[in-house]
Amino acid sequence: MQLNSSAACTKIVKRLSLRTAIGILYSVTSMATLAYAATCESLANLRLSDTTITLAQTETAETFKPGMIEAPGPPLTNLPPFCRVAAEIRPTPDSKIKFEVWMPASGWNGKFMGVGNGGWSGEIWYPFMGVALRRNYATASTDTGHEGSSTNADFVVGHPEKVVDFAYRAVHEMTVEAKAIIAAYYGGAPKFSYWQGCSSGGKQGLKEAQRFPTDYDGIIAGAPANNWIPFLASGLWIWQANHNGTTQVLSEDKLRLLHKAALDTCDSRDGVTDGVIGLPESCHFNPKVLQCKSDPGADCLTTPEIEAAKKIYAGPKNPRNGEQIFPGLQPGSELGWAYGAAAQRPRIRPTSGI
Ligand SMILES: [Ca+2]
Repeated sequence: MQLNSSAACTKIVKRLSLRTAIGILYSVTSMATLAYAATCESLANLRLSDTTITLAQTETAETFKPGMIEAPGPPLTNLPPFCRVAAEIRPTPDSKIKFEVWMPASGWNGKFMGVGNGGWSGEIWYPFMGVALRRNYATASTDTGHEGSSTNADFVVGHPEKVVDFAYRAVHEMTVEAKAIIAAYYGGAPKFSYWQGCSSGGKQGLKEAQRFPTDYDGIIAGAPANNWIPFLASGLWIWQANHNGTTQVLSEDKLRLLHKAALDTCDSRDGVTDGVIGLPESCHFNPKVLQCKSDPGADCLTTPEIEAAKKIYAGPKNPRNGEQIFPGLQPGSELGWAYGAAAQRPRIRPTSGI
């Protein structure tokens, strides 16, 4: 199950870059005379609560070798020289929260940007640290307390403290310690701190705002995977709605047929016939209009296909009391169903650990 639209997240990063450009120019000028308080390498001796610094060294795009990374984002080329600090935080005996702080070796804009992850996290998201670093931010990212694929939740089983680390503790702890490292290096705390994340990173931004509102002065919570457990229940609901056993009900061709019919019904209601249903909440599209009149064919839907579509539009409800657990998917979104509704099996496996 895909937890975000990576294309939408990429657009947000690009817009952020444009918006911050003017502010960066001003800040670079104002901070140009800052005298650094510590060498990068000396930060290895910094003493922080529950935190062990494992690496402190100056890096460039030529020397930085991150190994294989799964995180999406732009390539890690053209990095300016920076001070790289890696550390681990252990707020509980079962916690091992890895994070890194990257600080421009010169031209720091006086600001800090924490960057988020996607899915179940599991690694430090270097590409987005690179985006912030190139714009002269000091930046940090965390693996949220476990290592592994962003689509694998096996780490939660038998590790309730790691679930808490993933849910909100790791980002907060990282933020507190990153600010201390930045202050030690530059001799002064960041003037402003910002969060930028998409999907799970958007959720992380919302959790920061809810639980630790003084951590950041501004938060960009893009495409937030919010309300996590009902959200994941919705993903399972969609997959189950579109499968009879392991057999897929609505093929991708039928999803395209369904999408066209939804557009034919509702596209123009927002005043512009442009292939976008701008007012999906007022679109009461009934997939039954595609009911096959006789034999099943490519241009109509069978009764099981119609029922699958209705379930996905309706969203999951509690079978005991009818309560809506999570909103359904709206008319016009059908082409985006392919990943969740047509995947061979759920990408995120249900576990007994949550
Ligand atoms: Ca329209």
